[in-house]
Amino acid sequence: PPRNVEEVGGGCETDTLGLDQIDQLVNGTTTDTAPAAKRPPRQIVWRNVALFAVLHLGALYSIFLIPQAKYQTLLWSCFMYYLAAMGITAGAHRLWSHRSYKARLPLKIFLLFCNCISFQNSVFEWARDHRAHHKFSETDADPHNAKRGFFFAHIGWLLVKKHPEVKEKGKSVDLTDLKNDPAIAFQHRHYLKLVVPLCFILPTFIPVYLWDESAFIAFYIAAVLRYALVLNATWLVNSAAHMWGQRPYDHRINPAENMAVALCATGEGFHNYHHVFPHDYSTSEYGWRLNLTTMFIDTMSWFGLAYDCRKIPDSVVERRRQRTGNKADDSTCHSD
Ligand code: ST9
Ligand code: ZN
Ligand code: ZN
Repeated sequence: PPRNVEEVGGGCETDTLGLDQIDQLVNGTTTDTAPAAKRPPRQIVWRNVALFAVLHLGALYSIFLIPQAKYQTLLWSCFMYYLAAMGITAGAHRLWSHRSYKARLPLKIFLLFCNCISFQNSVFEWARDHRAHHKFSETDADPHNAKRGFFFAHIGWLLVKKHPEVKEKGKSVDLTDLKNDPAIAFQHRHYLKLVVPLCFILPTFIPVYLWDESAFIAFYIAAVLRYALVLNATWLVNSAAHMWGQRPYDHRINPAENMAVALCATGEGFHNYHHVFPHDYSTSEYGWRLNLTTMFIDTMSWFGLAYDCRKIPDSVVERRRQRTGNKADDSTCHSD
């Protein structure tokens, strides 16, 4: 069963912002996000612009192929979406970025396999950026600072060089656990060799081999469309869930409870809760509500493959809700 932990987990890198820091941010007493004019010139990475344009055009084209696909291919594509999602949510996010539960080696290997299907950078890079996102949330040191607008938080941050503050302040983020993990190091070292077969070739090969699907249709639907959908569902957590929704746990921060995002992102849309209590293995006050990832981790616990799941006690959540939660229907987004 999940074990209880304190509200703020004692100086760990992935802690929520301190209250003083939040007050500073909310009251604008710090230059957390420089005005656009003062920001260093934007350096567009044209290779990424071209690759993401091709991917999204391919995904749009794939939609028209859906009526021609065999039903097994469509089910397989949903299954690949689920596996890729678990590689991000149960793997890169809840296990490796936040250490919100522990996993035995077979589960770690499975999650790394799923993580390669999702092709969202190695777990090392993903967790490094994500820890910076929590530690310096919505400042220039946050890789996808939502105060720079929806487009930047969603995909724009992957199309330009990072703000110097991300690299400078990012040095203070503790990554010792990731550096000491041989499985993470292996995936990082061999990333491209693993990702191309698992994100593109495997999803195409199985439908062709097992139910005689056309390679063209299998590639476009199970690889291209599925990849683009998982990417966008993930990016919505950075964009939409930092803008729209309720803030019952802390009304002074932008991350919000967004049910549509929770649905697409297999349980990762309860983002006000998650920024206040980042170590909760469910990333939500609740268990299985709109949360396929929590169902997955609980199932793994049942098999003994996941353990020490961290859960915030109800009394701590309630105290925090009383202290900083929004009382009225406040869905205001704080922007500069
Ligand atoms: C993708 C990732 O899509 C998506 C992540 C989303 C996260 C969402 C989180 C929300 C919560 C969880 C919800 C999950 C929901 C899932 C739902 C699923 C259905 N700290 O990066 P570089 C230093 S990826 C410290 O190249 P540039 C470091 O020294 C898509 N230091 O910066 C580094 O060197 P090295 C596929 C840092 O040159 C050096 O800087 N992938 C940090 O400015 C250079 O780093 C792509 O498209 C830090 N945080 O380039 C690739 N960061 O690495 C996209 C950097 O040697 N990326 N340093 O140690 C790129 O091409 C480049 O990173 C760039 C920036 C152009 C964006
Ligand atoms: Zn966030
Ligand atoms: Zn997180």
